[in-house]
Amino acid sequence: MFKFFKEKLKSWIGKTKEEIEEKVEEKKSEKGEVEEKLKKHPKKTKEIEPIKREAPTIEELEAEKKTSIFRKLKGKFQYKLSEEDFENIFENLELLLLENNVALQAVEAIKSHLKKELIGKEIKKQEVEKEIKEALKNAIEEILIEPDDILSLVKEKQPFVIVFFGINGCGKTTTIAKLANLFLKNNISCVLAASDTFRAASIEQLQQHASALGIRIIKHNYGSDPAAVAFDAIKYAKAHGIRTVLIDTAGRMHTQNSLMAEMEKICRVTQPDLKIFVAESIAGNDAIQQAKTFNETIGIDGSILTKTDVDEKGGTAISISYMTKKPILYIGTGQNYEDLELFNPKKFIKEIGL
Ligand SMILES: Nc1nc2c(ncn2[C@@H]2O[C@H](COP(=O)(O)OP(=O)(O)OP(=O)(O)O)[C@@H](O)[C@H]2O)c(=O)[nH]1
Ligand SMILES: [Mg+2]
Repeated sequence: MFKFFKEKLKSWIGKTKEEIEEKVEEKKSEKGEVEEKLKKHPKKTKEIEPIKREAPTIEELEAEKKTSIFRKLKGKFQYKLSEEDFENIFENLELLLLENNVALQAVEAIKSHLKKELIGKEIKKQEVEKEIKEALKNAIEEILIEPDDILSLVKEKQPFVIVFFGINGCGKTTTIAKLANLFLKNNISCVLAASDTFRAASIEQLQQHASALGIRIIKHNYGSDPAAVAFDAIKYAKAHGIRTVLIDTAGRMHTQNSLMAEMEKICRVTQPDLKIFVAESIAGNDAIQQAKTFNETIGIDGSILTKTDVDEKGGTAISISYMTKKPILYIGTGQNYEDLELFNPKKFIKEIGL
């Protein structure tokens, strides 16, 4: 998971560390030169001496220590990053982030955070790596949003209605089955709504999951109104004391206006408690535009990122969080029912090596 991103970041941090360390070395040799000069011209310091009275007091010695050139230079084993240095090191990071599916807007946000945190900061030679990592970690942490625990959230209302949207094949149906499995394990009953009445075999696919999990599915015929199926599933849950309703919908491209309008209708009719955008972690830039359009159309409450197990990059999580300003709720980590993890920003950051 995210191996490519991790390796690239590691090599950038290593390179940046070397660059900054070189600058510290330059400063050190500057210090050496000044010391040499002072040694070569001892008279100059002597000339200042006569101003002093007899032996200096301890206070005077202390004051002199503070202002002496030697004292000032002593601290120069550290380096203050200038705006120019920052732009130089950021150029490579910018490319690296873009290459790893971090959206341009999110890259800009990371840049402005790093600028604030790093420019003008005294960085000690032995702490260069730590400082860069820490700053980058903070910048990414600022974008990622800690998700609410859905298992507690669903207890707030009965039935609690969750609808899933996303493009074709992104993993909606599988994710619904995974979530239903998680609910059942936590003694939360659920019913599935087969509101994908469009794709061939979609109802049978959901039926298979329902049978495997031992739960009820509400279905109509192919071509029927998806909103009506969802409405019936909610009615069923109300009548049978079922705590959650999970609505499966047909895959739709964000560019298909009629399908986007249909999605609005499903939301209008069912008044869902959670509208979840499902996206493939591997989709990269495509997922970013999808997230933006889906969010603008129905106002999503959060996202689920599938197929992170086959994603070497990982930046999609940062991009979607930034574009929607809504949390990533779960990540899909495989094809089995158990392969669903609550999204943890801290764990994500560790996963990319920060
Ligand atoms: N490796 C991996 N595969 C996944 C994951 N989630 C879903 N898949 C696979 O992705 C494929 C598509 O999953 P579906 O759940 O059918 O996707 P969908 O969005 O419902 O597809 P449509 O209904 O056709 O729009 C299946 O082969 C799933 O097994 C995941 O987290 N990891
Ligand atoms: Mg499906």
